[in-house]
Amino acid sequence: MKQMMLGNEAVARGAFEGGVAFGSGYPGTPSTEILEYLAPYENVVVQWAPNEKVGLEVAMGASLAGVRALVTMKHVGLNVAADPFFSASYMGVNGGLVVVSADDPAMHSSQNEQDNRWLAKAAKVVMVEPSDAEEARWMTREAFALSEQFDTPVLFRMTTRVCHQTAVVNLEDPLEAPARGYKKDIPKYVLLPGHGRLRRHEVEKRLLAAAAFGNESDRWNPVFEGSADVGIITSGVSFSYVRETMPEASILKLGLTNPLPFERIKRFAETVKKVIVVEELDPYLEEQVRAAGVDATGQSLRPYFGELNLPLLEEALLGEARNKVTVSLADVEIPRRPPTLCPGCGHRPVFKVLRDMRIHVMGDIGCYTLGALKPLGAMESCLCMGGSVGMAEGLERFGGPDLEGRVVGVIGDSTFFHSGIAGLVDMVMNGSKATVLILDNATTAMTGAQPNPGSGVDIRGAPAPRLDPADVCRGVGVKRVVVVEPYDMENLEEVFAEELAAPEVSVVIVRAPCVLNEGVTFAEPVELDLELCNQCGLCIRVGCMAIREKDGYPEILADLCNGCGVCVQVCSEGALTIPEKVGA
Ligand SMILES: Cc1ncc(C[n+]2csc(CCOP(=O)(O)OP(=O)(O)O)c2C)c(N)n1
Repeated sequence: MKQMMLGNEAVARGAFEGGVAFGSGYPGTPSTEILEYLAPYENVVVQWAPNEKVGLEVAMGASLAGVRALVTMKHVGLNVAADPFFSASYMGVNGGLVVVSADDPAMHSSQNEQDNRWLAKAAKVVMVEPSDAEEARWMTREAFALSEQFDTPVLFRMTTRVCHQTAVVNLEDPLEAPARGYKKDIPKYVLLPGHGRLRRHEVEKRLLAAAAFGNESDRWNPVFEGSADVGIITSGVSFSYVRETMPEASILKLGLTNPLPFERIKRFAETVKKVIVVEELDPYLEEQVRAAGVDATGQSLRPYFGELNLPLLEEALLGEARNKVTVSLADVEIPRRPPTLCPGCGHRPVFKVLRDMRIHVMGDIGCYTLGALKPLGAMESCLCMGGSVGMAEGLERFGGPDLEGRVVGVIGDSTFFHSGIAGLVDMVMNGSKATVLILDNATTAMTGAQPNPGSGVDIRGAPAPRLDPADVCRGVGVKRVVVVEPYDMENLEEVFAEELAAPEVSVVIVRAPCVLNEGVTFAEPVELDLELCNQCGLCIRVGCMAIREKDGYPEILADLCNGCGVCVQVCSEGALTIPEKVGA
């Protein structure tokens, strides 16, 4: 049977067909939908983890128990999971373990563009790279067996265009994958140095065995015979661009990209006059192919960062772009629409107050990162998930008198549970005086409202234990924990001022449900009396897309405004009024 599927959906299907018993991970674009599509399958335990490291650790436990396990994350998530990932390579597996890393060339929704193929090489694990949705399915289905065959976690490396393409996928019946049972094996599973040294040899043996397999596998590393003039070595989504750009060329398409099948590569190179390596991001394949003695070009022909696409490759290989990326609305002037917080979002009043108080904000990753953009402009750093807490501690400690009592770390609830807690422990144990604001909307809004430990529901929407961030803060030793709602800005300012002045670490939990949650309503749209307006523009400066400026006056866009009342509070003239608050 055939079905149209999103690449991520196809991974979930492949995992189901491959007999997966457990799926875990942490949301992150472009990987998020994989677990969401896996959750409805019966007989699979699927759960979100508080972060990628824990997701991988639970999956390792499941693998040792003898069942097949899948872990999903975005590329930077593998940095968080790198500690267990690198050592899991030595430990090996029992039930097959597949770790999906969804990389994001061009940084559509990421803070960096790292190419995680290097991490597979550095960790010495087998890596699989699908080039389309159908391959995402069958390669996931087969990857568990590869993992068991070579006693290795398999890094399943996707990219945005493979994750988010929709294409025809062939459905197969699920494989029989009986649980293998747990077997105590101390020398394999306890990575003491002495055991680790022994496992080190197994790791090298695995790489040799996997390379030998890759050298002979027509299925994983197929050759498409064509003209002997040019031979292209490629993998992942780049393969699709190559097929369209140079259908006549000979192609070696690598589905297994660590370890590389050098014998196969050399055999292929001997059949063609010229070898070109076509890949996205770093010259990962090219460097290794050349180091193996094959005369090849590649990166010099293409941009060294960002996504590859058809016109770029045509320019690189044919000297001209035949398929121009055309925008048919080219003549229409389209207003720029930078990302912005939703009307009524509880994050907005927090940043409005922090901006006006001239507080230095060490920020974090989530919807609230938009607090850095104009007109709020109230966030001064964003490094990595959880980074706000430690950075606030460091900035406050070394910022001198000017910054004393003027530094906060701002973090969302999902991010706090992910990796903010350890930063807070650091503050407590080292006597920091900085303040942390946890913006608690009880969801992981940025990636599409996945539940987190504070949500009280699981991935299927069933009730689950709910952790209150306030209890966690008290539990790690924070004495000053205040919970406020954000929409009363006078109160917010008072609370912030008091906590910032406190001579010890303090946490303010600003709590309001995400406005995109079902059932969150405030009031009728705000009403504007132009007679009373003095054109001061303060309401525009709260940065809500439900108010725009027209002929020097504000204009309320009633279909966007949900009556949260933030703009009403900044108007000194009473020109803005809220009909009636119906509760949030
Ligand atoms: C290591 C890592 N994992 C995942 C992500 C993807 N991601 C970005 S922000 C975010 C969480 C946002 O949730 P929260 O902190 O609650 O803030 P909200 O968006 O709800 O305001 C996630 C999962 C990431 N950027 N880095």
